[in-house]
Amino acid sequence: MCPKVEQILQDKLNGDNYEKLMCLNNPKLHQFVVQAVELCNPDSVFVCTDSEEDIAHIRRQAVENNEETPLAIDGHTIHFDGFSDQGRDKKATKYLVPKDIELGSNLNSIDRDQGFSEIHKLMKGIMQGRVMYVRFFCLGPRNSQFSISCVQLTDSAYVAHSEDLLYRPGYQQFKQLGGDEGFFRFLHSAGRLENNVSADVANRRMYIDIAEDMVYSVNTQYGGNTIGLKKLALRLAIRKADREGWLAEHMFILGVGGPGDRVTYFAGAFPSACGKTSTAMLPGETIVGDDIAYFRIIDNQMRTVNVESGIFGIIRDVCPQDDPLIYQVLTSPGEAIFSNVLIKDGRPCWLGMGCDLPEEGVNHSGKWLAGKKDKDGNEITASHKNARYTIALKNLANLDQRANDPNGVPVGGIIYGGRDSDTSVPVQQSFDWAHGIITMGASLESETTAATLGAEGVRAFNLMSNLDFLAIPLGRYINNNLQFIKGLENPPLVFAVNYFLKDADGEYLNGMLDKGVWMKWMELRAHGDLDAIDTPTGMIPRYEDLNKLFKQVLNKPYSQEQYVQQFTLRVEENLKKLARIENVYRKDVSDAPAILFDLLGQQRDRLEKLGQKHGKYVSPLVLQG
Ligand code: OXD
Ligand code: MN
Repeated sequence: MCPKVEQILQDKLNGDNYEKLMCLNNPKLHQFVVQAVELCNPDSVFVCTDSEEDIAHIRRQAVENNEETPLAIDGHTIHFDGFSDQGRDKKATKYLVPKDIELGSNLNSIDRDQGFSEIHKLMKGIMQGRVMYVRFFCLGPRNSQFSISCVQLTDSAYVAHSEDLLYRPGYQQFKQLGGDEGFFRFLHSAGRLENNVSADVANRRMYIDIAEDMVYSVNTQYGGNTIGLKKLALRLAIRKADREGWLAEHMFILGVGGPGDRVTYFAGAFPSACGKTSTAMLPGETIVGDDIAYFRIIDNQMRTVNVESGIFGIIRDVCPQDDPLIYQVLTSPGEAIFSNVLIKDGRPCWLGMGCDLPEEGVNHSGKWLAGKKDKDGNEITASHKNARYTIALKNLANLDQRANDPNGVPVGGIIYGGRDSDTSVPVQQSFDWAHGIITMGASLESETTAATLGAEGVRAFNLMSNLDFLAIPLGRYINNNLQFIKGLENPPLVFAVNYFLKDADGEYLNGMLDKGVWMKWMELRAHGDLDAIDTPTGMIPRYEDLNKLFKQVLNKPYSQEQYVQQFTLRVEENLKKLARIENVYRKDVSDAPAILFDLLGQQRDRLEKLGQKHGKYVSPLVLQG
């Protein structure tokens, strides 16, 4: 190591921190730390190993720095993000793109040199007076072909603490890496703070350097913008997967029990705040993961792992009736970080928690009284609609036994779902893999939610619910998905679900727990145990099967009238959706594969033919024949 580098490290890494870093014999890692120190100028650097002592230090620091405050229940803390720092900022998240790379106009990017100079200006000396925390993690199970080593540098103990709950420890793995350079790097600073929140959010930036597998995040605290290993790493992983021939997806993984001891695994892609976590936490089933999955073909099987080991979940409408398992965890002792909920007498309160909310307390706006308005005159809700909780999966009784299997779990089915009030039926199966990938995954639309900044409730195209995180051209990504199962004897089935279908009066047609029935139907379909009805958009359940399953799973009656209302094919709405999707691909996606237009065209023909014969709304009883 050159004397200057050595000197910088010795100056800033006091106590045993220097030793802890040097134990990892990796020049690229040392250089990363040195460059970050030179750029951000922290007062000192704390290197966190996998030891309980180091991790406890981070936890304490989060409280001492006033980033988190302990709550009444043992192990619970509250963290607030700034008033305008409550969701992923898509506009300020950009790829740094070298001149010779073309990502396509759908991806938000900036010339690499220009982006660098901007970020360097913003980060210059930004950690003065603070500690820089160095943390090591592993994406995916350790010691596995899925594993990706990561190092996070941050001046936020809250970010470092959150990652501890959300990811598998990686210091030991870094030891095994030796001088290997294949790891992801993340550098974050919350920037100047006022009342403990990022003050310069107007200069919030999340820049992803695709050439170097590295991410910069600055002037923000909200987890979706700062926890490097979450969606920022997903973007890097999508590029790595593209290079190496596997898939990185925005998907939960759930084990669903079938007859006897059978467990079938499903992976599902829904946009943020569309029921992904509550599906992964379905009572009676087992969770592997709730947000990000990697897929590989191993021994002629499609297999998947949870990239994470915790949940950064939305805490809205989480109540004992609809989400009993999550509710139980959030109201019992154990490590949990709440963010942007209302706090009253040391207790977290959130929208839709199943009881009356207090009229006052403290929330992301400071002291809060019911009726409080923001500067534009809009009412400030008691807790933010995108308020969150962060917990480790290991504390859950419903954690699947194979959640950390280095070879992952076999995939029985893939599910796509969105927030769709008027078009798709609650559950259907595609005719085959390509039909599912194109008409369900690549045609996914969803109404926008509070998980991202901007207007809510606007219907938006969201390719496989991964659009926000794509880091390669869209057509190329679709092709990778189409090709992925090539040669497999038994590729997984593909399904689409819609939990948000409404009637003409705007009332939801399904209860929150009905998804448990759809899951059991899919499980039985994955083993060929049930027949289904062919429709122009896919295969739907028969009434008699659902009637039995509603009784068995929810002990609820299910009338034929409900079935007809929910599964009536909305021909015109489906045709309109096809037209919208086709338009997106013709107008905005220059590398869309030809098969996409073929399959959309065939679906349109089938719908038109059916419409001519039976009208705009076709009952499933008519389709059953
Ligand atoms: C998330 C998101 O937090 O997708 O999972 O926004
Ligand atoms: Mn997500």
